[in-house]
Amino acid sequence: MTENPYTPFDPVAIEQGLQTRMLGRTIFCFGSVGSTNDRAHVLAESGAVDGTLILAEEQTRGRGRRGRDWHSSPGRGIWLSLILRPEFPATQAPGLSLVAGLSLAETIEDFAGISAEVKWPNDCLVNNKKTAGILTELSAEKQKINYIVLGMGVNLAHRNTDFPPELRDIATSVEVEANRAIDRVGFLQNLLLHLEKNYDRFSLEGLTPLIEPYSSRCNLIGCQITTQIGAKSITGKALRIDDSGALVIESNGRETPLTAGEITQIRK
Ligand code: BT5
Repeated sequence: MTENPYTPFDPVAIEQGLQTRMLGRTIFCFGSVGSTNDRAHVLAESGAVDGTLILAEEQTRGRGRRGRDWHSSPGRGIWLSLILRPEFPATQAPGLSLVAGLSLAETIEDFAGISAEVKWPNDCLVNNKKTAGILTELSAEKQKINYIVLGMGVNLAHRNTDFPPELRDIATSVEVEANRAIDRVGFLQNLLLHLEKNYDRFSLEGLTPLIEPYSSRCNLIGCQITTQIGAKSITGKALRIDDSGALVIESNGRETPLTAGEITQIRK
């Protein structure tokens, strides 16, 4: 691990210059936590308001999907969770991962000036390496959403050697790719603004207006991909993202919409 004399997050500094209406208007900053998503669930259950932001310098048990770990070293990244209390039904919630992925890519482009890609459904890549990940968790009864915890992890100021050896070939950070220092607070403020704009549109109109900007950054479109559906493995050509956020693939002359899953192999 390289030395890292970072400036800790300060809620007052974040609020200054924050241009959002709702996201991040209430902020909790922690030093070290297990997982910001776990903290967010506790706060949401005790009534935290819509848009509450939970940030940590370090996570000791940062979570990915399906029980996987998320490496979250101190002061290098942006490890955040947002509590959302939307009006839309629970069936619309899966689209939020795409909204978050698009917002991350737009922020990397806008704030760091480098191009970014989304890997359906929930990764953000730069130069084919993972720069950010998204973990959306839902509390709902029938179709009524109580709250959503939207977790996002951004590798911002890591050098390659700050990642554990097993991640060095597949992970990267915004600073490595931009080849310059990036202001963490400025990046966070920009991310919240992009996210709020896209989230407001998504809440009113669904995914339809966001499909084009998402698809134009999606590294899978036009590729041969392999995915698992239950015990079955399917290989096909990724054609498009449909209005529900599903990845439509063509396999043996038939179109199949994938609603979730892991894309294991990609060939151009
Ligand atoms: C994700 O899972 O990509 C979701 C990551 C969400 C992290 C945020 S941080 C704030 C909030 N609080 C949490 O506890 N979580 C959220 P998945 O698609 O399952 O990817 C996990 C895989 O990515 C791991 O198995 C590793 O291979 C790889 N990985 C782990 N840490 C990484 C990192 N920092 N950068 C790039 N890749 C990483």
